[in-house]
Amino acid sequence: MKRLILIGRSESGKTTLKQALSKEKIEYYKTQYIHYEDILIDTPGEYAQTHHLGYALALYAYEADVVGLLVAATESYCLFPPNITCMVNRDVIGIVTKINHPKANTALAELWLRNSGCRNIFFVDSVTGQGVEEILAYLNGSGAKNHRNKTKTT
Ligand SMILES: Nc1nc2c(ncn2[C@@H]2O[C@H](COP(=O)(O)OP(=O)(O)O)[C@@H](O)[C@H]2O)c(=O)[nH]1
Ligand SMILES: [Mg+2]
Repeated sequence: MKRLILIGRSESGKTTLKQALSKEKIEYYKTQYIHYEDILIDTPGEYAQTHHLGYALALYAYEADVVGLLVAATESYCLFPPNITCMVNRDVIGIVTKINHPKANTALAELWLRNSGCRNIFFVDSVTGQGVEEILAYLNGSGAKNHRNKTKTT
């Protein structure tokens, strides 16, 4: 199984997704440091939000097979600049979380992730588990039928 690193703003849902992917109980805790596990690397949002801590994420990305960029469907701006995926020689997937939130705008989150260079985008509600199996299938290399994969055509 491929190892996935989860990167995104604080509250974007990295730890909850980690718990859902690992079939752990969903419970909130503040991520204070990088949690390096067999299949998953969970990172604090502050690392993505603070310029000089971002270098740690760049290094940890090379410990993973797949880089997951998370954007919650409720977010009001995107942290990731255009075409950031070319910064690593790893597969980079986009993950939209909180898709069932009343204020969710999944289309906008998807657009931001596509602008960042993600071609494979997954849509999850980590609390209900919706969409989680598709990511597991992708990490298992058995393909993912339900995520959207399209090349941006301008
Ligand atoms: N409904 C719903 N809530 C979520 C989802 N992902 C995260 N949350 C909630 O958002 C809050 C922050 O999630 P957390 O995983 O700690 O974010 P992190 O800072 O990126 O690790 C928690 O209260 C989670 O229960 C999701 O996909 N659906
Ligand atoms: Mg966390």
